[in-house]
Amino acid sequence: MRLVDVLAAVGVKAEATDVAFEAPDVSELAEPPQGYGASIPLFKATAGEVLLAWAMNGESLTPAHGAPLRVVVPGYIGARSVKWIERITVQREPSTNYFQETAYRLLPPEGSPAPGVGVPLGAIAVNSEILVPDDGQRLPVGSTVIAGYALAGDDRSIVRVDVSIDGGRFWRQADLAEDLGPWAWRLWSLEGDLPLGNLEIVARAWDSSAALQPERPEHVWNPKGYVNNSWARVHVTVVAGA
Ligand SMILES: Nc1nc2c(c(=O)[nH]1)N[C@H]1C(S)=C(S)[C@@H](COP(=O)(O)O)O[C@H]1N2
Ligand SMILES: [Mo]
Repeated sequence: MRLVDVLAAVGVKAEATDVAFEAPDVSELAEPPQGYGASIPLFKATAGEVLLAWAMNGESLTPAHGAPLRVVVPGYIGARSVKWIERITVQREPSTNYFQETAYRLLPPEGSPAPGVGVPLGAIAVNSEILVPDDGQRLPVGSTVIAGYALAGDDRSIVRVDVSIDGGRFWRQADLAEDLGPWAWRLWSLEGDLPLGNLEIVARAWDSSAALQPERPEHVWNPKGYVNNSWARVHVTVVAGA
């Protein structure tokens, strides 16, 4: 069921800005201990793609995935897709739950978690991963398929993926598989011609806002290690024969 339909049925006042969700699983990380909760901006909550789900792929949701009822917020970090929900509140500020106000925030390098410090995480940043070959794999010299996925957050899509087999000096554009929608993985692949030696295979993706993944994790370092969407890298050893 779409969250927007539920909100429309109850009516949302003009001053509302956020929609908060509360769950009964209590976390000791919060002081005092508190049930899990989160919120999303009203514009996202009413965008149509946000679901209240009790089934998945035609089967009832399992308790581990949030039965009897959970939120699904496509394009946002998993933490906003609250499971086992007991209450939905339309309100004038973001949730003050520990997991919205203190955790799941992007801190400056010198910051430490405290209420309201840093940027609350919502929409996912563009990212990609190399699925084939595996990191550490030994491969025969010559032609090999390099493949993976890329994901753009929120309502953006993947528009380009580059692949390098020499650590990022020379790049070729990968072939993009069908676009299955803004919240789905975009699969990509490229046939590479591997020379002998130890190679670093690198992939980097662009989204439809022309944002490119950052080159290295140290460029995005933060105390909690969030949003490390730096270029995907695998190291392979290419040998003569099979
Ligand atoms: N009630 C509740 N909902 C929750 C959480 C939680 O601890 N409690 N974890 C969140 C986080 S961080 C993620 S990544 C997703 C994971 O959902 P999944 O178990 O269906 O993969 O649930 C989210 N919803
Ligand atoms: Mo998570």
